[in-house]
Amino acid sequence: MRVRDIDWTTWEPERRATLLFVVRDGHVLLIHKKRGLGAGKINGPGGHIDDGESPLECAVREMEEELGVTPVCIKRCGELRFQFIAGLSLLVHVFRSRDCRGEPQETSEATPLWVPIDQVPFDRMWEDDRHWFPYMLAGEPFEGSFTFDGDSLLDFELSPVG
Ligand code: 6OG
Repeated sequence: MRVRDIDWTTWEPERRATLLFVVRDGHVLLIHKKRGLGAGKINGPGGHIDDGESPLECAVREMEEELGVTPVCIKRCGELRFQFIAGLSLLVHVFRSRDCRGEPQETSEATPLWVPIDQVPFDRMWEDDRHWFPYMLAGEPFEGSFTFDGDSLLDFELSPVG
């Protein structure tokens, strides 16, 4: 399935989720995810948006739940659309923050990792991440559409916004 095979103007995601990356002192805060979609992979803190919750509220809540820290100076930085061939469609709002209050703790959901921004372990992450991470780290807004077969990236389109 190619990205151009999908009519993105009428595409409606079945689920909405968030990712939030604290980028501080040349390091980015990542997690080893223990549960949920992508368990076993390295990713940013985040999760599904609850009913009545804004994407920003979700991003903050998920970071508090997964690592016990509160992000500060948060900026929206990207939107990712994922269509899996098995049917799942997912819209992910990506945020970046300059700092967090508290020391990240391991929880039942995640183990925290501060990683130098030039050593991001893309081989242990979802395949799309290597493509949009440079925009996120540079603070340049972006949007992307991706098709997946399970864990395998089939096709994508990615562009800066604004
Ligand atoms: P929970 O199941 O934990 O929410 N997510 C993805 N993240 C990246 N980087 N690439 C993908 O490519 C992803 N698909 C899902 C969004 C799922 C979490 O997993 C992220 C959410 O933070 C397909 O509630």
